[in-house]
Amino acid sequence: MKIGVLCYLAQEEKDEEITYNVEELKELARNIDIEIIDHLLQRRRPDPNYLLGEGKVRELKEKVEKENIEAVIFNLELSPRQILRLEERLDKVEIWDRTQVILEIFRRRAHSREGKIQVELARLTYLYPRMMGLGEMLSRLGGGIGTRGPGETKLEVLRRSVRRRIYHLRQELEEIHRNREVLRQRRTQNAIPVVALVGYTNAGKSTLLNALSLSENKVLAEDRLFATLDPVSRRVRLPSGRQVLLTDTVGFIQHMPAKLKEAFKATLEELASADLLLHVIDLTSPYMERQVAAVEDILKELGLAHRPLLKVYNKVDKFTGIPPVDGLAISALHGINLPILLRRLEEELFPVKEIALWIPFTRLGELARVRDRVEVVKEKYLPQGVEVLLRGRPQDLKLLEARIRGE
Ligand SMILES: Nc1nc2c(ncn2[C@@H]2O[C@H](COP(=O)(O)OP(=O)(O)OP(=O)(O)O)[C@@H](O)[C@H]2O)c(=O)[nH]1
Ligand SMILES: [Mg+2]
Repeated sequence: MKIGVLCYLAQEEKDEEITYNVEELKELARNIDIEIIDHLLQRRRPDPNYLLGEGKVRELKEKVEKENIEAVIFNLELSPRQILRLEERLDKVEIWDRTQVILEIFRRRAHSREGKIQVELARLTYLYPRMMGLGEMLSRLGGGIGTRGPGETKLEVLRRSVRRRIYHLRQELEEIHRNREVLRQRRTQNAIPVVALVGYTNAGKSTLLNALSLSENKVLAEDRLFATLDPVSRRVRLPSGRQVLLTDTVGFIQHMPAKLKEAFKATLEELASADLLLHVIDLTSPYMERQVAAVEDILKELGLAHRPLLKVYNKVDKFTGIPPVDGLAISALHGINLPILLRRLEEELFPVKEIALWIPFTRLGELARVRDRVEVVKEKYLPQGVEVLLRGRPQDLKLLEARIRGE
């Protein structure tokens, strides 16, 4: 672990919000092995040179020297000029901003081809405009006004190669998504309902996926931010025996860096094809409401605000108060209330409609075809066929009726 200091520039936010942001930034830093031991708070307007005012820069420098600080992290995005200036003043200290920290966490967590491309794309698109700024500055330092500095031509070459790489990555990503779209369409034809887990990072989405899944092939769930980057799906069996597909994707965070959102857009947009969203909330977080609001904001941005959604308040095993009543309190880790959750999922996905139907033996195969979706409540064998009482989604029952009539 490196030792770090946090520089927080408050703009309009209230004290409570600052406390949360500072705590969260410390946690983010820990995820890239920087232990924040102290923080500076500045409430004035950001300074163009250092972001911090001169007084704070001096205070920071003193602290850095006295306490052997190895890294300084800013809550706001730094311009290249600010980074250079700060590096000059605080030599041998790593300078980070929040966006870079999050990008670095993502870089460390990316495993799949797609994840890696998305992260690299986010990093390069974040870097690219910054390189422009850098070029301008180098030429100003190197060559006087109006002339080309020595730094600039090299930078132009570098910039061009970054541009090419960005183009290439975008192409590759599109290809991956085209393939996935094909798979998704095939799945839609099979009509297995899809439930998508959404929620703040570290809320327990992957733990819930593991707890509910039929598969022994467990996904990674651990106490760190953005443990999951790659979307995964697992089959889950509902109480009636019907199956659904449960999907887990990247967790959300407030003030998600814009470039990262852009790079993960396609992954996030897949949430739109889910039949139901399952919003997993960490009941034990002192900042639960803020986290819920952040998730709801992102869902709104993605145009998913009005999709069917079920809230679950997770980690109830560690909670002593009274959980909110607009969702189900569960513990993914200890299996508390999971049978109830499965029943709720069933009710949501398969609003119960019952119909009585007479099926000739010759058409019984049609019933078998929808057995994973339609439940047989009662059956009575007659000489020519079976009289059944069926329960299922209205659309599945209608389809079955039509098929039995031979349509
Ligand atoms: N006490 C308790 N801990 C839980 C529960 N569910 C999950 N956790 C813990 O919370 C931490 C995060 O769990 P994950 O399942 O990785 O969370 P996630 O939402 O998938 O997080 P990201 O992938 O980072 O977005 C892990 O240390 C889990 O063991 C629970 O019901 N009770
Ligand atoms: Mg996860």
